[in-house]
Amino acid sequence: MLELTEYRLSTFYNNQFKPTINWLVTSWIVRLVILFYILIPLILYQLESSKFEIYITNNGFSKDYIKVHRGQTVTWVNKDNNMHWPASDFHPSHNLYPTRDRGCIGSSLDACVGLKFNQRFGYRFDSIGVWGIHDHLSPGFTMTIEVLP
Ligand SMILES: [Cu+2]
Repeated sequence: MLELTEYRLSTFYNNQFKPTINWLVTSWIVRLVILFYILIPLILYQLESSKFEIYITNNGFSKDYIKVHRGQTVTWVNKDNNMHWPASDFHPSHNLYPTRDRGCIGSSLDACVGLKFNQRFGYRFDSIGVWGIHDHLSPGFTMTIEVLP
């Protein structure tokens, strides 16, 4: 396919006009710039962000255990028609996670509300450690997040 395209292009070039070396070099540079500075970072960003997205369904959390680095954000998305409420262990105190600044029950790692379908809760992890999470509305649904330095 690529060869055919190249062949057609070269036939076109030979019959219609003769591109200068400068034009060819510039067009390849433009392609490489687009590839390295736009497409590759975009793909890496997509991979990186999807890694820290956790779905909640009627079977529980989509991941049991994930590792993140300090400062990274994990996002929970409710993909169920029933409401789900991700929060720090332990149920019902929610006080395992040490940050309390804007928490509603025991720590700041708490959605503080039942998430409706497609509603999201993002949380930036600044405390290193191993943190248990549960669904406050279905406490049998659990997962663990390990925060590395
Ligand atoms: Cu709870």
